[in-house]
Amino acid sequence: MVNHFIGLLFSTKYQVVMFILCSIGHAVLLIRGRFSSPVLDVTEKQLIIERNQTLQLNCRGRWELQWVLPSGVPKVYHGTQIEETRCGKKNNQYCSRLMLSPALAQHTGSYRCRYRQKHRKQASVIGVSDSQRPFVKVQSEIPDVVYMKEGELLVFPCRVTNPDANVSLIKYPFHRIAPDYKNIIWNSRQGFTIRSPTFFYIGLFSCETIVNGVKYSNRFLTHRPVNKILDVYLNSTGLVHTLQGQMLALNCTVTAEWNARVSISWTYPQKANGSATIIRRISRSRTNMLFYSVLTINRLSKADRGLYKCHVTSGPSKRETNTTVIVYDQPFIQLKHRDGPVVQASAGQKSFRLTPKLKAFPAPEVIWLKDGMVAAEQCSRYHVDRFSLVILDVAEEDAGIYTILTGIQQYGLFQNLTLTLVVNVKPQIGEKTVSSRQPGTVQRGSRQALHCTSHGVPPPQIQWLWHRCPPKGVFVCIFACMQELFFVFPQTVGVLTVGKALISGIYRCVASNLMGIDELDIRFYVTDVKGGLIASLEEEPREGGDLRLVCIANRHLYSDLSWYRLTNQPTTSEGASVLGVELTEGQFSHTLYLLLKNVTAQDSGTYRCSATHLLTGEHTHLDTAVEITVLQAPVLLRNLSDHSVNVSNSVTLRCPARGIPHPRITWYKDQRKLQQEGYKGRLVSVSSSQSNASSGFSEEKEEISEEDSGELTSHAGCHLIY
Ligand SMILES: *[C@@H]1O[C@H](CO)[C@@H](O)[C@H](O)[C@H]1NC(C)=O
Ligand SMILES: *[C@@H]1O[C@H](CO)[C@@H](O)[C@H](O)[C@H]1NC(C)=O
Ligand SMILES: *[C@@H]1O[C@H](CO)[C@@H](O)[C@H](O)[C@H]1NC(C)=O
Ligand SMILES: *[C@@H]1O[C@H](CO)[C@@H](O)[C@H](O)[C@H]1NC(C)=O
Ligand SMILES: *[C@@H]1O[C@H](CO)[C@@H](O)[C@H](O)[C@H]1NC(C)=O
Ligand SMILES: *[C@@H]1O[C@H](CO)[C@@H](O)[C@H](O)[C@H]1NC(C)=O
Ligand SMILES: *[C@@H]1O[C@H](CO)[C@@H](O)[C@H](O)[C@H]1NC(C)=O
Ligand SMILES: *[C@@H]1O[C@H](CO)[C@@H](O)[C@H](O)[C@H]1NC(C)=O
Ligand SMILES: *[C@@H]1O[C@H](CO)[C@@H](O)[C@H](O)[C@H]1NC(C)=O
Ligand SMILES: *[C@@H]1O[C@H](CO)[C@@H](O)[C@H](O)[C@H]1NC(C)=O
Ligand SMILES: CC(=O)N[C@H]1CO[C@H](CO)[C@@H](O)[C@@H]1O
Repeated sequence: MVNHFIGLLFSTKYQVVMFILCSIGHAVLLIRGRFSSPVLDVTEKQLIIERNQTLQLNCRGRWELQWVLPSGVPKVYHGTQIEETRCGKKNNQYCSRLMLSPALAQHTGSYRCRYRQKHRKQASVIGVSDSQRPFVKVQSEIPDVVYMKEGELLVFPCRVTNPDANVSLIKYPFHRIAPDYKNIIWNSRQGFTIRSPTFFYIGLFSCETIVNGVKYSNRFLTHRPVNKILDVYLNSTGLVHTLQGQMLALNCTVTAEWNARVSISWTYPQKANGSATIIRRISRSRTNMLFYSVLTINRLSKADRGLYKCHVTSGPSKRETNTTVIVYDQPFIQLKHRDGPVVQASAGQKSFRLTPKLKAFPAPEVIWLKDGMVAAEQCSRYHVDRFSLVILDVAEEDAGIYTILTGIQQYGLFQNLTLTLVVNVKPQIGEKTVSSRQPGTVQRGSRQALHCTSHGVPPPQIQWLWHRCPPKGVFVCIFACMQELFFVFPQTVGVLTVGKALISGIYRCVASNLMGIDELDIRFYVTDVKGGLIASLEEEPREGGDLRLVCIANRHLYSDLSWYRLTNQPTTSEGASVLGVELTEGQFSHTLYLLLKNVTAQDSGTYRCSATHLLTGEHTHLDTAVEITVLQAPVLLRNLSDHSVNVSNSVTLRCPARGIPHPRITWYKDQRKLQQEGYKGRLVSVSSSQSNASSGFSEEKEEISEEDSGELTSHAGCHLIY
């Protein structure tokens, strides 16, 4: 049979409680092997005696014996007496008698008798009781601290001298906790044991008992030790740059759970010399504990460069943080180009950073200039980020000369660096935005200059490509079938001169640089008719004659030529009937003739030549007004009258007439047709004015004879024919 019990040791000075758990073989009931364990003369597990009485225990065994007394019995106590004798039939046994007088309450505990050589063979008994002192331990004013650890039992060690004492556990102030023998167990030799303590068990507790109407109590304060390090922070992690002779101060701040205790230590290069002084501080916030450890080195030397570590421990928890300290001999600025003095950016880039290589200590002041002026003041897209100049939404105008001025005023150190920013721009052909997208027609045989103005950085190369329009079918030029014919111009402005426009096609201007390309297609339609489409009447039609209308259209621009006559109702004009026509194809243009024979006045009206524009798909038309002239017989508007003329004078005879077409007037003298210049060489002119359909005859003579006189007066007349 194995008996478990708990011995308690108190150390009020350190407020530390230790629990010792022992296993004891109970000798009395164990018969296996005589005196295999020493035997006590008491058979009860507990021995109860009154205060001031004498405790007497006898032990017998095979070998030399030794007593182990409760801790409450001082090592040197005048009341303790041990008598050792040889006993047994043949005096071959060892007997030992322990006497304790007077027995006091604090002597309560386990009394063990064991073999001197074989410690494990022992016998024990619990002794001592005191009705005046129900609790084994007499408490001072200060409650005892009981530590509560996760996963461990919580014991309130209010052992009692009388095992039958009625003891209650009370949580301050009034909460009485009754043992349930599941989680809360009462044992007079151990006190109250809580199997699984919760947060409820944190606080002030007391064990209470009433003896003869007097209340006795043992008070305990539970404490849950914490080791949680929440954060370790060194105020300068990373690199600490500093100068020789300056002071270094590093502040290691530890945040830990409330009630935690931490220890902070440092390792650093000159630790052996003890060159640093370390100051510690603790402060408490509402929720946390803050521990500071500040390491200070007053005058840094080169030897102090290196790794500084702050080590933090709290119970089993460990954390550390470090920083590297660089000690410079003297202040300096090193400023160099990162990628040479010329840097390139692209227009449209979201951002671009000008970053020269800058090493300096202490941190210098930095000013960026653009073309000699403070950059940040010039444009809101420029801003200085640490030492770099950041340009947002890079544009062409950002190109220029940038200068970084760095300086450490305090030490009179200054360095400048200049770099050139080139902003590359994709080529853009200006004519694309300016010129109308209408295809241009060029007069056949003319001299044409095609312009292509391209802007870009670096200056773009211009290439001209040309493709002839196919003679038939789809007139829109397709580049896939292009015969490449190109001329390279190294300038930004490309001018391609076509000496004599003879072939329709498309000229493509390609501007390219390393940023990309831009293209412009210039349609080049050679035409022999102005504007590419004309309609006209070949001659004035008159009744009974022919009406010839002609419509000429550029073969590459127009198709579906047709002639029709517009009726008077404009609404039906679209549906007007298409007239009989004749199409001839030329090198540049197609011609559509409309021929109407033996026209009458009814054929007058508007004739429309319509065509479809091949590129735009739009229908276009030209109208020609036709007025058929109606014939009219000639009429003399005035009869000739007699004229008297003096010899040698001139005379003008008039014969106004009307008719359609204009009448032809013939002069006769005395039945004889007058030739234009046949009147004895003296006729000067016969004129005819169409506007008012009259004809005049003027005769001028140096000298008019008498013969002339009579004849002209009496026989002159005019005759009209068509
Ligand atoms: C115990 O003995 C001490 C002196 O030895 C005496 O002062 C005390 O009153 C006694 N107590 C009892 C309860 O007898
Ligand atoms: C403890 O209480 C029980 C009943 O409540 C009683 O019988 C017993 O005598 C009490 N013991 C002491 C030591 O007062
Ligand atoms: C250390 O740093 C903390 C903040 O992280 C600050 O509150 C504290 O005052 C510093 N200690 C010393 C000694 O400067
Ligand atoms: C770190 O803390 C110390 C003490 O508060 C201070 O003297 C030192 O300047 C701090 N260092 C940095 C880099 O903030
Ligand atoms: C630190 O100690 C080393 C040798 O142990 C010595 O050489 C060095 O000069 C010392 N440095 C200082 C600052 O005392
Ligand atoms: C210093 O701390 C960093 C993390 O803060 C860690 O990665 C590094 O290993 C540490 N260096 C040394 C030498 O302990
Ligand atoms: C740097 O530039 C400033 C202003 O342009 C000029 O005054 C100074 O002399 C320059 N310093 C050096 C070291 O070139
Ligand atoms: C001209 O004379 C003829 C015959 O004498 C006459 O019939 C006619 O009306 C005259 N015409 C005019 C316009 O006077
Ligand atoms: C003809 O001559 C005469 C005299 O010389 C003159 O009076 C007369 O007016 C002339 N007649 C004409 C028509 O000139
Ligand atoms: C018709 O002829 C007359 C005489 O020759 C002339 O005076 C007149 O101006 C002419 N009318 C027109 C419209 O030309
Ligand atoms: C030559 C010809 O066909 N002449 C004809 C012109 O038209 C008129 C009437 O519209 C006919 O009478 C003609 O015979």
